[in-house]
Parts: sequence; structure tokens; C-alpha cells
Amino acid sequence: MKQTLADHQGCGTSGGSGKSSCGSSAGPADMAPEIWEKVKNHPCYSEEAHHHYARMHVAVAPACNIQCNYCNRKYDCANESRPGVVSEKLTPEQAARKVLAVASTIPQMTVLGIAGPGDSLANPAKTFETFERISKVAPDIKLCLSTNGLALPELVPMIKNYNVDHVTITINMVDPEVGEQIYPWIFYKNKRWKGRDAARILTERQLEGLELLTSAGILAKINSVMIPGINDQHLIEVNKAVKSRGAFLHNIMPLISEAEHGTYFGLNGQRGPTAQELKALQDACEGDMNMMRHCRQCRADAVGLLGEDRSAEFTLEKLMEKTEIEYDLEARKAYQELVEAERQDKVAAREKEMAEMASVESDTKILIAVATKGGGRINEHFGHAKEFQIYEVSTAGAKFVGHRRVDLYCQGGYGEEEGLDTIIRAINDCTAVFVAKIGGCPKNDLQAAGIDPVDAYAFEYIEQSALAYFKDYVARVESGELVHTARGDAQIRQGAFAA
Ligand code: CLF
Ligand code: SF4
Repeated sequence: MKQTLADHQGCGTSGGSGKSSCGSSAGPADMAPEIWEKVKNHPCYSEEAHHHYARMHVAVAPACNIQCNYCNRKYDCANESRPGVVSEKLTPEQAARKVLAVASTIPQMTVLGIAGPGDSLANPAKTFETFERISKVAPDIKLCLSTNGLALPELVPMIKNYNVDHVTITINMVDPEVGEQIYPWIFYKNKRWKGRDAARILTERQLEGLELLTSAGILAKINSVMIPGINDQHLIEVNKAVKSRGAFLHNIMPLISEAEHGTYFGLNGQRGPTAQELKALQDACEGDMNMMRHCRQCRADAVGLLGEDRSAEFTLEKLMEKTEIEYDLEARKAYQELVEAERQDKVAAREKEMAEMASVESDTKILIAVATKGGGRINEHFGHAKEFQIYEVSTAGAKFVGHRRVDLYCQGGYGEEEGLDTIIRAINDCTAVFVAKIGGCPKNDLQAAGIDPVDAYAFEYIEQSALAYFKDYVARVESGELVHTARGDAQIRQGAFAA
């Protein structure tokens, strides 16, 4: 039985299929057609789509109505952006012009989001004027917004009227005792509220807003910032609360609290979680709900595929240089049809590989790091990778479980040894790293660290290659050629792949 929006009780509710549908790598077979239509080319709501489709943000909403302890208002809203980033603010008119310019240059840009630099709904006039202008000039683009939720309940009818199908609420707590450690104040009904009262109003408004979105048939994603020692364990309760109110997807993001960003947490030594702590919490929540693991904490003026940033190509100055921008709807459609054909091809290749997996019996699970520029292929040089996508592979399949940002190894023609150490530390729980190409030096160092550098699948599909590698790996372990050891921080297998 397929899930419909009406009976959606949050991700992970088995709609009879036994496997939950939302967010991550689900396909059309797992969900009702009206939900699939909404998520199939939304790079944040579908992990699978994020390899193929791009989003852009326009920074039209400068004001905010609350204060978060992880935010310095000199920078963009940290609920949906990397801390420490300042976006170029736009008027709604400039924003519409920018959308046209990006859409005509990047035909796979399918989603326009408003995510700051303050709170989208603390600036309703600017936010909705922007949506109105964009839906007139670029009717095929999906509209999306992100909010702290304080102003949400009264604005749900407006959101519906403007055909905004995707709303993100950042919910960090459902208990005011936890909330008062995160929010020093809110501004509500012309009054500044502090402490526990502020947190109580905020949580009530957020949960009410979520329920109203669900009843209006609008997909709601929940972002939560994981703050060790403050809300890390509590987020399991948050997860249950949002799931029971119909949230579609839960995205737990790590707190980033560098002292130089000047936030309350940063200046007071509050640390963020490690990648392992984050994954453990996401895994703990996933029993009940599918988790978003491909978020890149993008900027309020982000442009491009998640993980790439093309905002510098579309500055206001460059936009003003263009006299006329043509919006060719047919050309966009034709390009997206090609993307869909490639996507189907990828799914067929994965399914073929999975069919052969039926003969493999093993409890082994390995992680594989992948250098990719998008399209679901292994198409990036090791030295040019700014991040590695991480896949967990077992007889159950190849599942995207996150990404690790790294410093560029290749610095204009030569390899940076220090950078290589950082990369090895970032992926030291992976059995292999898949790349399009790699030089001799880093290859030797990776092998010495027990990570198998693999360029044999260059330009092939990631999942199909990961499954093929896994089958070979299991066979080599069974034949005694390799010894499998679960990898982790404490168990780095030195020299397992040394030549
Ligand atoms: Fe933007 Fe957010 Fe819409 Fe996506 S981002 S408003 S839902 S279109 Fe996406 Fe970026 Fe993560 Fe946000 S990766 S920070 S979840
Ligand atoms: Fe900053 Fe966003 Fe929090 Fe407002 S909601 S204080 S802009 S992080």
C-alpha cells in the first residue's frame, strides 16, 4: 500500500510496504503519486534527486524575530546556512531577475528557497512578493521556505495560496527547560519574551504550525541543530513529536560553533558533535523515521547542486550586466527529460547489481567514500574533491549515509601532504575511496592507512560500483585474501591494502 499525504504520520510509518518512504533514497514505488510529484526533483526532500537537481536561494529576508545562541546576526541565519557566511541581500525584483538568470544557465535548477539571511516569515511582505514574482516568470520552479516557526501558524493560508509546497521548520526542542538554554529571547506580539516563557511560546507555535502545514497538504521538513550536552539526547523526543504531527523528513545538523563567528555558544566553548556522534543520533532516530543525511548547511544565497556553490557566478553586479534574460521553458523541460533518462538508467543498473547480490550471504557492512561532481557517478579526481560522499554497503544495498568535507589535496599542480593527513582522518572509517583518478603518492599513503584507493570504476554509477566492489570484497575475505575488520575511530586497519 502506498502512503498518501493524508495518512502520512511522519517518515518511517510503514505504509504496508514494510519499508518507509520519505526523504532519502525512496522512489515512486514507495509513495503516493502526489507525494512523488512533490519530491522527485527536490534535492533536499529526496536524497536520490540531490545527485541530479539543483536549488537556489535568494536572500530577501533580513529580519529575524528570535535569538538563537548559535547565531551572530552579522551573518546569515544558521538554521539553514553555514555559520559565518554573509549573503548579498536582494529586493524581490532583483531576486526574480536572479532566478531567471540561474534557471536559464542551470536547467536542472528546480527549486527556489528563501532561507534568510534572517527568518523568511519574519519578513512576510518581501518573502511573498518574491514568490509571486517568481511564479509569474518561472512557473515550473518549486517554491520552498525555511523558518524558525514563530510566525508560522497565521501564515499557513498564505503559504498555501502561493503554492509553496515545501516548508522547513527548525525545531531544536519540545521542552522549554531545554529551550531556554538555546534561545535567550523571542519577539512576539510586540513584546520581548525571555527564558523559559520564550521557549514555551516558541515550541507551541512551532508544533501548531507543523500540524497546520500537514492538514493543508504541505510537506514539512524539520531541521534540528545538534548541540552536545544540551539537546543531543532530547532530539530523540523531538523526532517522535514531529513524526506524530506528520513531518515528512527530519534533518539533524551539527552545531558549528567556531569562536571567530562570535556567537554565544562559540564564545563560551560549546562544542559541536563529531561526525560519528551525529551519525549515531541519526541512526537512533531512524528506527522511527527516515533521516535527511545529505544536507550541506547551505548559504542564504546558495546556487547549484547541494555541495557545490555557484553563487559567485550570479552576483548582483553580474546580473545587472545582462540586458535581457530569456526563459526557455521548453529547453528546460527537454534538459530535464535527459536527466530523468539518466536517472532511470542508474536505477536499472543498481537493480541489476542488487539482483546478483541475492546469492551473497554475509553480515559484513563497509563504508565507501566517493569523489563525485554529481549525476550519481564517480567523476571527480581525488585531488579536486572538496567533499567525499559516504555510502554504507551491505547485502541490503548501498545507502548514502553522509558526506565529509575535506581540504583540497591538489593545490595548483602539487599535492599538499598536510591536506592528505586531514583527508585520511576524515575517511578513516571507510574501507575504500572511489575516485575518477588518483596520483601515485596519495594512493600509497591511503593504502598504508588501510583505505583502498579505487579508480577501476571511474565515471561509472556510484551505487552499482559500490555493490560490485562489495561482492568482490566479501569473496576476497571468504577466500582468506583479506581480513575484514570493522573500521572506526579506534580500529584503523593499518596496511590491509598495502601493495
Ligand atoms: Fe533551500 Fe532548505 Fe528549501 Fe532545500 S536548503 S530552503 S529545503 S531548497 Fe537543503 Fe541546504 Fe540543507 Fe536546507 S541542503 S541547508 S536542507
Ligand atoms: Fe539567527 Fe536564524 Fe536563529 Fe534568527 S532564526 S537568530 S537568523 S539562526
